[in-house]
Amino acid sequence: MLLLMEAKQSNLSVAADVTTKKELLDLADQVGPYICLLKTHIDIIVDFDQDLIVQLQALAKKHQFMIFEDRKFADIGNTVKMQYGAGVHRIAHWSHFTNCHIVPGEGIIQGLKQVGQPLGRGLLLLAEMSPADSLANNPTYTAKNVDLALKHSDFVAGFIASRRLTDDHDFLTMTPGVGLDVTGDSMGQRYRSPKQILTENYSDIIIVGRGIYGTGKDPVHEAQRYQRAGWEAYLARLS
Ligand code: 5FU
Repeated sequence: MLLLMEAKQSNLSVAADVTTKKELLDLADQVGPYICLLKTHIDIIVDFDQDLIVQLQALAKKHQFMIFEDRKFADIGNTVKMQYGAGVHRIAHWSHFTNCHIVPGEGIIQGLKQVGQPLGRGLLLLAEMSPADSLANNPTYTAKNVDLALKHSDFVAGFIASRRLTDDHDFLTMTPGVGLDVTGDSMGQRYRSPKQILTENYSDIIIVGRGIYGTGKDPVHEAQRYQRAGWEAYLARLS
């Protein structure tokens, strides 16, 4: 991921929250040159089929981006193993990254690891969430995520968090809730700027959804704008 970010000068991930196969493929093709990571919610696609995965993988190769299925697993180890590796979506077979809550305890990581590690996948722990009132934004809970990440650093690749949480290992920090124009939505989402997230809080990757393809927006223009803003803020942090 770090090599890809450097090569493309991008630490932008687009949250592709669209509901049809065509919309997802069109968006991935449009923003592909400007992103390092495409984030999906594959269960919102109404006409999902395996051909979507084949075409998504072809676009990932064409534009050189990785894929992150934002599945937010939250069950016991034995159940998430099946949800991750099997079912309709077979997430482990195509998604480089996925994520989970640690609410069920360490077993969720153990279960996902059994499936994902042999495939070379990486897990992100949801150590914080973007809405201000999220129960995940509790210092004890967030610290427990860091402890478990360190214990399973052979599979945990990083965190979803608003800021860098530890220097003890080379984890990636990915941050959703990013906006250059607005500060939130009507359901608790909070937006901060790339500068706040990357330069001031030492995150690595910004995750942007509606800021790029919301009503009246040109996704290519906005992806270029967020790529620039993200990369400048990242370089400012490194210097
Ligand atoms: F873990 C999280 C979180 O804390 N906040 C989020 O917003 C994930 N997200 C995802 O990022 C959410 O599910 C959307 O897919 C995306 C943000 O989209 P937006 O349109 O930029 O608000």
